[in-house]
Amino acid sequence: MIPLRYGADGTGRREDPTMRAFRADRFGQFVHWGLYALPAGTWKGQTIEFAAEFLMQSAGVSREEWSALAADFTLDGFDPAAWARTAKRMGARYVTVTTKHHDGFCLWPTAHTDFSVAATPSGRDVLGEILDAYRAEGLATHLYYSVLDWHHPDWRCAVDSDSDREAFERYLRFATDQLLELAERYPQVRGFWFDGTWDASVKANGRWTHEIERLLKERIPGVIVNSRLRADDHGARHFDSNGALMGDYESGYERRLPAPWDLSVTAHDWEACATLTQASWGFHDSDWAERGRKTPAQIVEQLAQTVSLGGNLLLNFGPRGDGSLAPVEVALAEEVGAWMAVNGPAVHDSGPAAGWDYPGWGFYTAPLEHTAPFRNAAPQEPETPDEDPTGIVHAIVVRIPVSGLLTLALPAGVALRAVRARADGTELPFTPLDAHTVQLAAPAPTGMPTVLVLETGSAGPADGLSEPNPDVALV
Ligand code: LM5
Repeated sequence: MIPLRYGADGTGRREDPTMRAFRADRFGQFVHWGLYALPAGTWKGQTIEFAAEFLMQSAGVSREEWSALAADFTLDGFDPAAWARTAKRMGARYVTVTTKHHDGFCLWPTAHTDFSVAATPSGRDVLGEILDAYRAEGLATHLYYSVLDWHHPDWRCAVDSDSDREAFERYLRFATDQLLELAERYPQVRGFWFDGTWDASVKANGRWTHEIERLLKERIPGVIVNSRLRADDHGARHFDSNGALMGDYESGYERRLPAPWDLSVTAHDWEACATLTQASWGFHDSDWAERGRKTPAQIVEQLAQTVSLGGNLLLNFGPRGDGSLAPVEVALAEEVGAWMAVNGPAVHDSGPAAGWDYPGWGFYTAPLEHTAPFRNAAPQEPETPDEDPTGIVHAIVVRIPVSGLLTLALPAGVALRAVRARADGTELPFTPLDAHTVQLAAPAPTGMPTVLVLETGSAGPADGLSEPNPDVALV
């Protein structure tokens, strides 16, 4: 063990009610909204096939020119109640909203820079209105904050001189002031989501990242902070130099997921974030963005894969410059929501199905009280050895084999009592192949993943075939 001053706090997985609620929520909506939604990927007639929120950088726009966009931030179609309704109907249980992205523009009237909604025609507290709208729908709220800042004169990517050091010290003071201001103005938030922390300047300031987490938790008891904020004494990020997770959950999976069989990630809490288009978080008004748009089935598959591995999925929406959602994003949310209305129990309050190996054709999830992490949590009823581990497991079928048959490998000691379609309760007959394996006819393709409810019990002498698989016995 390397002694660290700014490493993980050493307490391991959080099991307090706030963290348990966040874990059980599983599905959140990410919202990227800022000045970049106005040019929406095109600058002076040139469409740049790169994330819209990077346009200031990718099109080489000066601070002055970019700041002038504030005059057009007029909220003509701004309808946070509609955003919140869309998220709720989709099945999201929380929202994470950009307060300040890399361009430095602040969605709340901050006292610490002029570059905010206060300098736009409405002057309204846009962030506050968004948070209130989501809370009115019963969603928990989290704040995204990019430490990186292309607007602030004191931001540095690296600190190579005394003057850089002085400037960056001032910058960190500014960021601290803003974060404490956010905590004071919006104390109902459940979490902070940090971004833009990968530059050498931040990695050399692990002490600051440690202090920010401490300060936010002091101001808002129980608040949840992502690992992306943190660097340790040696610049190690997310996981400290001893391999322990910093922050409350791992947040490194961006536009990618762990492999479906990678159970190593179930050791800690994590959240992946995903875009609706291939690569833009801010609204990108282009054929390029549309060509890369994901389908509802792809989104649901990512959600199922995430939950089967014990993670949360934060699915991004990029409202347009006028503050309205693009109809194509509302339609996507509606289709995902229609699936969630039927199959939500396979996602919400669910996690990995302990002992059920990745089957290739989809994913297994199980209600959280049956998953491994909660077995370790104190206090629990002592388990009696002959207790029947009856429970349900959800099988989320995303790839139907050309054989039309699904093979299920049962964990040792588990027997299958019944298989039903989640949608209508129809029972699907199955055939035991041996004591651990059953086979059944795959459900008919619907264009969306099909969820099967597996009713399980303890395996006894009557379950499976008594004769061992001769291949296994011989080799
Ligand atoms: C690095 C290089 C090109 C595009 C994106 C990145 C890393 N990601 C980001 O800078 C921000 N994180 C996302 C959650 C989103 O906010 C993106 O802009």
